[in-house]
Amino acid sequence: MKKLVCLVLATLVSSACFALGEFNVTDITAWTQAQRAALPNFHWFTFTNPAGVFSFWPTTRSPLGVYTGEIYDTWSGYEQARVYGNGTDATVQPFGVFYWSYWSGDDYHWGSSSWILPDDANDRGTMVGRSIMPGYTNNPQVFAQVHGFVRDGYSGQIKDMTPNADQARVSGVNNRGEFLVTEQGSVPEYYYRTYRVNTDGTHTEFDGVSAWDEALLGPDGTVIGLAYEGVYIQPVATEPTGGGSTYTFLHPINTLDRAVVTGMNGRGWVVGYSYNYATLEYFPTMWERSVSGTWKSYDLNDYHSTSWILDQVKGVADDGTIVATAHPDGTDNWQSNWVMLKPSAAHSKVQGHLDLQDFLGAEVMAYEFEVTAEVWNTSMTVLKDKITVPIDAQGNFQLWTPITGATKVRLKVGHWLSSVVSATLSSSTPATVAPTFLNGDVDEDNAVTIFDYSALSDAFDSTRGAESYRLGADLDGDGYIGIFDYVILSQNFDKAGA
Ligand SMILES: [Ca+2]
Ligand SMILES: [Ca+2]
Repeated sequence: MKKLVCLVLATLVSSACFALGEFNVTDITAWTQAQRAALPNFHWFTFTNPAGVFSFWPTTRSPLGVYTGEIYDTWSGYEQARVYGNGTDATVQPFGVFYWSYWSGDDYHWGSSSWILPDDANDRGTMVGRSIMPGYTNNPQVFAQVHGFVRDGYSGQIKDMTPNADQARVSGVNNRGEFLVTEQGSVPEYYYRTYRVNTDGTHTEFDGVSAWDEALLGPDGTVIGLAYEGVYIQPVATEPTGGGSTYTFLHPINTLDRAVVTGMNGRGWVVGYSYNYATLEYFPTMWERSVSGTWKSYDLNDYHSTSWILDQVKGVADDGTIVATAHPDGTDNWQSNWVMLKPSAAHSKVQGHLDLQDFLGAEVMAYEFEVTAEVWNTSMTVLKDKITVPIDAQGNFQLWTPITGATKVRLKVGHWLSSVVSATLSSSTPATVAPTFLNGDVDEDNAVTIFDYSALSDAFDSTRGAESYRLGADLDGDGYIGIFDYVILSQNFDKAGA
C-alpha cells in the first residue's frame, strides 16, 4: 500500500522516490557469534566481542575494527573503559570516587561508587567518553559529576575536558582526530555549549545543539545532535564545514513525533527510528544526505518485499549493509528478531592503494587519515556521490557507491593535494585505482600556498604531544615539525589539486 502511494507521488513530484532501491532482508537472529563477527562494522553498534577477549562489553566498533566498551574491576567494584584493536589495548580508570553515607533512622548506610563510560573510538585507538561520579555536589542542581575525557591513541595521555564547566561529555571522535564536546555550566547562570575540536585545534561551536545524548560525529566532521523543535527535542545534522545555528532537522517519518538516530556511514546514510511517545510503535527510518547537502527521509519498510516488519534500525556500514530489529507481520513489536538488510543491487566497490608522497610515518600515523572521494561523470560536470572512508595502516582503502558506469573519482587525503582517477564502476567487479598525492597542503584548501607556510611556521619546532603541534603540518609524519617539512612544502609550492 505504501509503495503504491510512493509510486503515485513519484510520478507527480519527483523521480527520486525510489532512488534508494530495494533491500534483501535476512533473518540473522540464530546466527552464531562467528557469523555475526563477519558482518561489516557498524561503528556505533556491535553484536560481538573481539575474538578471545572476555569480560568486556563492547558498545562501539570503529570502521577498521577498534572496539570500545566497559570492563568491571572485581577488586575495586568500579567500571573502567577499555579500547581494544589495531594494536591498542588500554583501560581508563574513573576520575574519582564518590563516597556516600546516610542515616536511615535506625541504621547507618555508606558506600562509594564510580564508573567511566566510553562513547566512541577511532581507528587509531583514541577513545572519548565520560567519567561519572553520582551523588550530590556543592551545586544542588547537579546530582552527578560528569567529566568528559579524551584518551589519545598516540600518546595514551588522558585529557579531562571539564576544567571550566560543571559537567562535560565527549560523545564522538573520528579518524581525522576531531572530537565532539558538550559542556554544562552554572556560572554566571546555567548554560550548555556544544563544539567540535578540529584537527588544527580550533573549535567550531553549534548554537542550540546538544551532543550530550544520542550524538554522533561522522567521518567527515558532520555532527548529529539534538535541538528543540516546538515542544520536542529532535535529531539535527550539521554540515561538515558548517557551525553556528545552521543545521537541518532529521524529522520523524509518517507524521510521528519523535526520532532517534543510531548510526551513520561514510556516504551520508543516517539510520534510526521514528515513534510516537504515546504508542511506542517504532518505524525504521533512514535519512540520506545528497551530494548537494539536502536531506531526504525513508521508511525502510517501503524498501523491501518481505513480510518482516522492521522496527528499530541499529546500524549502517559503509557498504550499505543495515541491521535492524524486526517482528513477523501479525505479531507484536516486542517479539523482536535481528535482520540484516543488503541493497538488492549491490553497491559498486572502489579499492586501491594511496601513494601518499613524502611520508615516512606509516607506523606512527597509521589510521590517522581518511580519504574523501567524489564520484563525477567523465566530464566532471556532475557530482554524483561523495564518500569518506578510513585508510588502513598500509595506505589501502575501499569504498562503496550505488553509482555504476564510467566515472572520474577525485580523492583527497588530509594534507595532500587531491588526485583524480578514471574508474568504471560495476556491482560485480571492484574498480582498483592507484592514485598519487602531492604533499604540502597544511590547511587542506587543496593548494600549496603562503597560507600553508604560515600554518607550518606557527607549529614549527614542535614535537607530537606539544600544544603547538599540528598533525597537518607534520608533512613527513615523523612526529616533529621541522626543516624537512619545509622542504616538502617548498617542492610543491604553487601547486593545486586536480
Ligand atoms: Ca593549502
Ligand atoms: Ca616532520
